[in-house]
Amino acid sequence: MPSPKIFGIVLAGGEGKRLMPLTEDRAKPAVPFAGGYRLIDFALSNLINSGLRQVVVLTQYKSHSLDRHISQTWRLTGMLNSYVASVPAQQRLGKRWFSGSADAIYQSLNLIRDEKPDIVVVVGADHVYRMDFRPMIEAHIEKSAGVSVAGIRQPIALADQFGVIETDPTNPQRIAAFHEKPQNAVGLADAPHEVLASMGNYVFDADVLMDAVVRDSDNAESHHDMGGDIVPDFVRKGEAFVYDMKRNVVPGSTDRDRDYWRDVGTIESFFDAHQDLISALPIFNLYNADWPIYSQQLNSPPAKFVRDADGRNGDVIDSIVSLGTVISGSHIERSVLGPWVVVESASITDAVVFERTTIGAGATVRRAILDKDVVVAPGAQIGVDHDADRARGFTVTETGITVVGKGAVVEA
Ligand code: ADQ
Repeated sequence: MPSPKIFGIVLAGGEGKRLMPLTEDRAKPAVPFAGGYRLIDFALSNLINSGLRQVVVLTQYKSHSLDRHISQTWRLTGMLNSYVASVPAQQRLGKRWFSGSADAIYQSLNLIRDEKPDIVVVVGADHVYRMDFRPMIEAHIEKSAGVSVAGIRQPIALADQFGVIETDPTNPQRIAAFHEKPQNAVGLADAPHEVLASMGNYVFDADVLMDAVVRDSDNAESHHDMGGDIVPDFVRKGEAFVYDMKRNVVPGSTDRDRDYWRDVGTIESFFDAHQDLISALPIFNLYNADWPIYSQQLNSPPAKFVRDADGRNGDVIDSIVSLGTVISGSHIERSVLGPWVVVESASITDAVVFERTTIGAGATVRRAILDKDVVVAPGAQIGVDHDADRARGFTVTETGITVVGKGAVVEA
């Protein structure tokens, strides 16, 4: 049998309200991550490493920086009919935006019809993980599933953020029930503190997907959501199967990061995901060359570490420092610095700093996220006094992470 033709759809049109102010003027999938990456690079790298060569990214909300990143970074040059294309909402079917993720696919059916694939892989755009989609596609074909949903065990405390999968005890790969973001989830029989969560990644036969979103578009009761409407519909018909991530072993992965998957939809999870990167034995290993995560190749000089103006040494430990960054003196610990950051004799601990931010002499930054182009004046403090942070208009989360928005000037 010839190998099936596979088409990839990345859903990238969500608003990302819970990541404010980082999504103030960029779509969630375009939020910088781990220095030089954008969140969408993880989903796209997984699809490309799995052999997909025709991928569309459906965007609508504040999509300018996302569109620019995709067109600059994701050029599959030299391969016939190979592309990663960002497709903004085009109002082809009337004067309305995408009302949900299923409507985004419905409004983009022309893209599937043009390519005539056998299989469509639909994925979200804002998770940090490695996944090989090939075995999931094989399992989907073998089962003749209506939809295959990728599932992973997550703490029950997070159940209200996910679609929760209950499997059929007599056929554990068949989904018996699916609850989108339940308030009172029931734990797994063998692990009461865990649920099997949908990763928001799906495999469909192309004709089945097209038929499902067309029918959904006619349903006045539907919210036109993949997790809330389309998947439950297949579950009711007994045609939904789960693909358990436990079975997915990506080349070069270690025991530590084999099951790694993080939804970075909140400031807390975004911050924690950075902490997962930085120790000597990282929980998520960016340095796996067998399954690379691709991003923009910055034409930038290397990072540089020098003594400060008074000739004092600095120390940088358990941290990631990106290209173009210059650090004079300074104590930097458990932090991730993006490209072209300048730090002068400052103290930075547990921080995530986006590109081109400057931090002046004697400044202190603790447990904070600084968006790009922030200017921290000499002697200024961030994350030291939360009331003072709030008074200056910064966001402070429940767990005490201070977030400073793009371009802010932080006075001493
Ligand atoms: P959520 O992530 O909360 O849950 P949603 O907000 O629909 O669901 O986002 C899913 C993906 O679709 C994101 O990448 C988002 O950017 C995109 N998206 C949302 N609305 C869109 C629109 N109108 N147009 C285009 N793209 C849009 C989903 C599933 C859960 C699952 C979690 C896993 O619904 O079942 O557990 O993902 O994180």
